[in-house]
Amino acid sequence: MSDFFKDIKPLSYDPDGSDLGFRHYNPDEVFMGKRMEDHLRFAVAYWHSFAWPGGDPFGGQTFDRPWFGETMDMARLKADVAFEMFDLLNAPFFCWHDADIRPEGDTFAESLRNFEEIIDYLGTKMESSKTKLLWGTANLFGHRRFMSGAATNPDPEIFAWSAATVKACMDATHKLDGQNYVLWGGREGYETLLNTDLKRERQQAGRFLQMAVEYKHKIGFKGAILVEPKPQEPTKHQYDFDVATVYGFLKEFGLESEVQMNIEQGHAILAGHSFEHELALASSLGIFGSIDMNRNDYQSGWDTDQFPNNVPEVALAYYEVLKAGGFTTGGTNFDAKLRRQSLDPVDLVAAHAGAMDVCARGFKAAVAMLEDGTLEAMRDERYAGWESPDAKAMLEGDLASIAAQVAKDGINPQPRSGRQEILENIVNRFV
Ligand code: XLS
Ligand code: NI
Ligand code: NI
Repeated sequence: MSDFFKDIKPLSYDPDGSDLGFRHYNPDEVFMGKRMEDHLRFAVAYWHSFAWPGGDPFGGQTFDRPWFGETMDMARLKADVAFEMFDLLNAPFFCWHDADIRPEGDTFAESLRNFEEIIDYLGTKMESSKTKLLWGTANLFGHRRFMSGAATNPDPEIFAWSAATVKACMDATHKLDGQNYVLWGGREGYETLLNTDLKRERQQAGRFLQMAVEYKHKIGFKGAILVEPKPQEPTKHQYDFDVATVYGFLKEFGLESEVQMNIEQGHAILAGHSFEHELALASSLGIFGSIDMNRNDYQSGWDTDQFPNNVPEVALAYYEVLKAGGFTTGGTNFDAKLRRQSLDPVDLVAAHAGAMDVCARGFKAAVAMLEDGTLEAMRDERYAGWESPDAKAMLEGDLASIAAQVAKDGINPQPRSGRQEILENIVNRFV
């Protein structure tokens, strides 16, 4: 036991009780035949909570954590503290990048040794904790070797290093019984077209993803492979821009039934969409997988990775998640960091507790909207015309046969109201 969290007690559902308890998140409450914990599947992100020093573009480290330092002892202490927090929060899942959990070595072999040792350490910790691995991923963006890309790098040596790293991370995720493996291509994009061969880089990225899928089958990993779209940042343009772009890419490389989406709220906004747009689109394409539940500041215009605090927005997101059938291997990962002035251990716990409560409130509203059924009934009614045999037959016909029918019927079709305000009023009864 470290004494990092000192006298902070484990959190429980306590609707009108202590400051840190959950007001709305009640893991055992059943909705639509399933416990709330099993619907929401919360995960803590190792990187923001335990590896991020609190810097911004104008200043460095603000957090003073006893485990900051590139040694194995520090990495083990970090894991101890992480699992203490998972226990305090009763968190069902966590997520990591290789670079979050192990010190970087001088060689690939040394980094790998460090990594494998820490994976075994995490495995031991998981044996005495309820917290499971939602996903593992490789950090192919932080180190300077990745500055010109990982899979899309102009230098084949970096492609090779990246492939070897993904292999190690997939092995480790499999070993810890992770539910998914994520690929986020932070450096898979460009800074200037003047030095970039788009066609070549696209081919490299496609082959790289195929290799990851092939390796998953080779080792018998049963989890899902997830790609996390983002339009830009750190690169000026990132290739996996949004769900629609990634779908086209998957189709091109024959991966659309092998790969699903990990959709992040803040990335959706950066791409000029809403979160619910990305969720609904992924669902309609059959590639919905998991979510990163972290928002941007709407004034800042970049990926500020803040904990969710807007119940109506979260409600619309979970409405789409529920309509997609809910999570299977996926979950709600808080890819969110504290503000750099939030120095204290209690800030870390309170941030997660508040986020879990915001999600619980949004989720309950989403369930109520779905069970009420008015929204879905109104949508169905809008398309009811397509249920008629004539309408269905029209899609089997051709332009000439349709034109003949229009001439014969002599009907002058009238537009109908889309009822947007009424629908929005209905949502507001629930949130
Ligand atoms: C960065 C991404 C990253 C991924 C995992 O914007 O959200 O944190 O979730 O590499
Ligand atoms: Ni992000
Ligand atoms: Ni993310």
